Amino acid sequence: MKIAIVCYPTFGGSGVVATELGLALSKRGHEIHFITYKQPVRLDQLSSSVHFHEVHVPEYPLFHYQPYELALSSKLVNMVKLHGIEVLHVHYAIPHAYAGYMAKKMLEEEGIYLPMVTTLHGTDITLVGRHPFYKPAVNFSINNSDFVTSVSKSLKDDTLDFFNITKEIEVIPNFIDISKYDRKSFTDCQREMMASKDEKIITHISNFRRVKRIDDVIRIFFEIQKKIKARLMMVGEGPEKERAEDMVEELGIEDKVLFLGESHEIDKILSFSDLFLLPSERESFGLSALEAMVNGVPVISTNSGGLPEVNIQGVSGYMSDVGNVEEMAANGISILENEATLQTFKHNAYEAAQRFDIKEIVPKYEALYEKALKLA
Ligand code: GMT
Repeated sequence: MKIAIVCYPTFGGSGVVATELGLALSKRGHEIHFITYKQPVRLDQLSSSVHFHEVHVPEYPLFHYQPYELALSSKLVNMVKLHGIEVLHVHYAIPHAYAGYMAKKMLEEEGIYLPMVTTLHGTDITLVGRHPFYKPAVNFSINNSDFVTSVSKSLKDDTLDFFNITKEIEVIPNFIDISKYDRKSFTDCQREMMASKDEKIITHISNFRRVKRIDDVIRIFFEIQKKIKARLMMVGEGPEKERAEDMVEELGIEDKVLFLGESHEIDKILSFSDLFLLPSERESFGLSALEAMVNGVPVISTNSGGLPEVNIQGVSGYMSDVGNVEEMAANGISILENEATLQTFKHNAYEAAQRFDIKEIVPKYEALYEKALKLA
């Protein structure tokens, strides 16, 4: 099949899922066209079956806001006609499903039916999308997609609660390519760059937005390091980073916390980690938790949103109510203080990640595309 994928090209989870999906589909013989404003960060190889088309929005002084949706929908129309694209898959409803719908309508005028699959990822529903400024457009674009998927059952329920949805929503969870993970491939000297041998490595990865409760990450670590010799790796960039740096200084733990910025070496960092912290206010799935688990890292998270569909209580880690820093710290200590317990949790985390193997999930999308093709 010839499939166009529209996504955010950044480090965020939706872009990562879209990119990994496209690459996996190309390995299964499909022709993939990524259409977005920058080459997606995880898209390192282009080939005869993986293409990238840049959406360029020319600056014009009259525009106070540059019209990205307009440029995207025009680009979609042009690329569909040029490459004979058969299916459009948009990731993150805003504004992708809206632009996709416009492209569909323009193509219909020319006698081309372009089926559109929309995948809901999280904040497009739970945070941004339900804002009155966007809600009617998001509601409309979901109902006018040919197929709609959500990355967890929790996100499906939220979508049905927050919007007036007339379309069936299929849950297709996020996934991970298990075959890529060989936990022995990094050397000990690389670990020494992060911590000394007797220190445990605790990691948090996110876009440092408020929803991630970065303060809680620091406070959980602060409690843990009183009992366990440890270092905290803070990976990512975002609006709460400066505040986190201030907190670390106020608590006097600067020598124990490393801010690593956005990283292309997530798997290396995780392969040396002993614990992953994700105390989010809300998380539709928690792809970073799954990435930690497949690297054998137990997860201390909240029980919000789709996290209970990923983290298994008392097995791959622990979950607590949002804001219960004391309990999350105590649970972290209980895993780290005993080497045998830690090894059991590490093993369990890796095993629990197997449920989301790409091999099981990608065929679900393919089946959807097959159904979509029948509409054309
Ligand atoms: O906030 C983020 O983590 C980024 C955001 C995105 O769309 O890139 O992540 C959302 O989609 C991910 C992939 O499906 C999910 O794993 C995250 O849980 C979800 N984030 C939230 O719901 C806050």
